[in-house]
Amino acid sequence: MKITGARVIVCSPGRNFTTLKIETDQGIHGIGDATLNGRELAVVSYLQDHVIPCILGMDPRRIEDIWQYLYRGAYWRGGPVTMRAIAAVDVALWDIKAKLAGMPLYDLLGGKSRERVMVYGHANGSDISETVDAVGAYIDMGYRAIRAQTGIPGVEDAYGVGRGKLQYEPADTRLPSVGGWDTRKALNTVPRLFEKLRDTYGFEHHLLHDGHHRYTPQEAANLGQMLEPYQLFWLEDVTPAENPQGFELVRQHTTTPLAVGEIFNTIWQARGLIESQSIDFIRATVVGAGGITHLRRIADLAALYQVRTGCHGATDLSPVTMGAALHFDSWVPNFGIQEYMRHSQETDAVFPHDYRFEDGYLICGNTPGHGVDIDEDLAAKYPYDQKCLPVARLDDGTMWNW
Ligand code: CS2
Ligand code: MG
Repeated sequence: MKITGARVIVCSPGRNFTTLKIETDQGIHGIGDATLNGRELAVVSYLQDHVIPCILGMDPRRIEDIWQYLYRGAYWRGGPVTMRAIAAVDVALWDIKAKLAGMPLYDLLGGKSRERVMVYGHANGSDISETVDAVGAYIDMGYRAIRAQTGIPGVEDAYGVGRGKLQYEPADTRLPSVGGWDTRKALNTVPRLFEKLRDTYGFEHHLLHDGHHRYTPQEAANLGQMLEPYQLFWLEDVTPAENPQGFELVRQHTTTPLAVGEIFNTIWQARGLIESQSIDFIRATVVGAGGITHLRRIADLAALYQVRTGCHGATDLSPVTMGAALHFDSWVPNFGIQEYMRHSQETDAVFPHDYRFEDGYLICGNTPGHGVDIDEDLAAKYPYDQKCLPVARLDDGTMWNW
């Protein structure tokens, strides 16, 4: 069996997506997501100029060997561009192999460990009372787990607050817009949000919060302590992970569960955090961390330390990643939760898929492969539309982590 063709499809049905389609001499094709929000064209070039010429003619069933070829063979290992390109090839090849076997991907991975996958949605508002209402709307939709973010008085465009209360889409300007940040003000606001949420809705639902890399380890520990009475499911990216010892410090001071890893590309970035038992959930996902082949290695390492998965699932990860992630989540023994920001109707139409939302869970379909395809004619109607993620500055102009 041979790979006879591979092409990159870029489309923007409301936001940009980069998709790789691999064709074979047996008439079976596979689809992989390569979207890197705000840096899409770098991955397009990496695939078109450097990856596709190498894989033409290879046997698509040799997924492991092709993964190693692209990872070791690049010499320049890791990084978001390389690893997204490898992920796109890997997911497309698993799609092909599962179609060839006539199995849904979860069966090829070892079979289902659960019937349905618990997801969390994103509630946000410009102030605490708007966020409380948005959480109520998610509860009404049947969600069992909800991430809550609020605007912070005195902070312009705080992270996670969107134009609509049920969605937020940060990459919406051609060049980066400038948001603000003030840690003191955030530390005064975020615990009050969760106090209000528990007073209003009780303790039945799982609540999550994303610190989006903004706090120092000491500030993060302080936030974790203040949130303890509200029993969060997790506190995410509370401090930057470049320094894993920062998480050890946070861990020593709070029992609030910690999640990290949506920007990780390899097991090497996750290893120290997992082995030191500084985290509870690993957020790496198929598109970010080298596809199914590499993500399952991360999950297996995490399982040794009772760390559970919590795959990134913002709207900049296409339905192809969501489909593949749901097969992974249905199989992986140490599953925790799956992030689920709903895609727009336009996006859903471009990427026909067989997963569905029911009662706070996503249920993955059972068509052979990962169950997601691309309608290329429809995709062609939505040309690339350059958009950047914002940046953040403190009040005095200092650049901060967005
Ligand atoms: C966020 C992401 O979903 C999350 O937890 O941190 O929305 C992140 O900001 C985007 O994926 C960036 O592209
Ligand atoms: Mg996040």
